[in-house]
Amino acid sequence: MPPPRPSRTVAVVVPAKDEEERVGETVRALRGLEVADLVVVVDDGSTDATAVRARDAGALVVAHRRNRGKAAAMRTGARAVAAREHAERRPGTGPRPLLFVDADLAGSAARTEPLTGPVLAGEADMTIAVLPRQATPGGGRGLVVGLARRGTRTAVGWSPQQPLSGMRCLTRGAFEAALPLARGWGVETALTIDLVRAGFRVAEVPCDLHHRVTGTDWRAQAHRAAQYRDVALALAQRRVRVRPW
Ligand SMILES: Nc1nc2c(ncn2[C@@H]2O[C@H](COP(=O)(O)OP(=O)(O)O)[C@@H](O)[C@H]2O)c(=O)[nH]1
Ligand SMILES: [Mg+2]
Repeated sequence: MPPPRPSRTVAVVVPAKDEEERVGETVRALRGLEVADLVVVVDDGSTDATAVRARDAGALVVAHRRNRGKAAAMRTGARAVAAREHAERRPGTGPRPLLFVDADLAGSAARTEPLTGPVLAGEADMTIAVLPRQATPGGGRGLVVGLARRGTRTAVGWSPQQPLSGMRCLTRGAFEAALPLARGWGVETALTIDLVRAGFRVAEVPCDLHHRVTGTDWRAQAHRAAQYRDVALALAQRRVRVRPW
């Protein structure tokens, strides 16, 4: 049998927790992408109407009964894509690359397409979106970003501009090679380190995306603290030693 042709489309995976206000718009924008023919929303134990909004907007929704974190949601989404492909039987066509998109992008999710080009063309194994400066900068993020950036540089000798960016497109081969994923919010930093270390080609791509800016209230600070903890853990598990600030 001849080897399968590379896929010409991608499958989108959207991890979402309590995103009822934005997920519908995000899904509609993604469904408008010519290059995407499947949009999966992973509802990670939301307590609001995230699942209903996502389904109404045309996504395939898979749900965790309880909150399991972003990395687990990404894994579940990838499994759902594989199950769908198995049912579709796409003769002669290889598995779709995965495009991960955060649920809070709303309409700007329509501009994630630049991430897919280099992957579909076989020029990169993973692309990472570089976002423009956001309307109102969130509090405390710099500390986590700095840790992730220093950790990545120490590990692989390359400093990503936005190491925590969740908008990424990767081949299924790259995704499988990165399993098991680092838990929770360490997933992006670990993906980059593990893939570069394994010889995959990773590239940053500017994208005009806008997400909800996390502020400085207690909820936002708790989010930053959890992010910091998960990134630090992912680095420690990879034997990457960096100063903490
Ligand atoms: N699976 C999962 N996704 C989450 C969780 N919390 C937030 N998200 C999603 O992860 C993405 C990024 O979260 P966000 O709060 O925007 O983080 P920020 O961009 O770092 O400020 C969004 O799509 C959220 O819906 C969670 O507990 N589990
Ligand atoms: Mg966000």
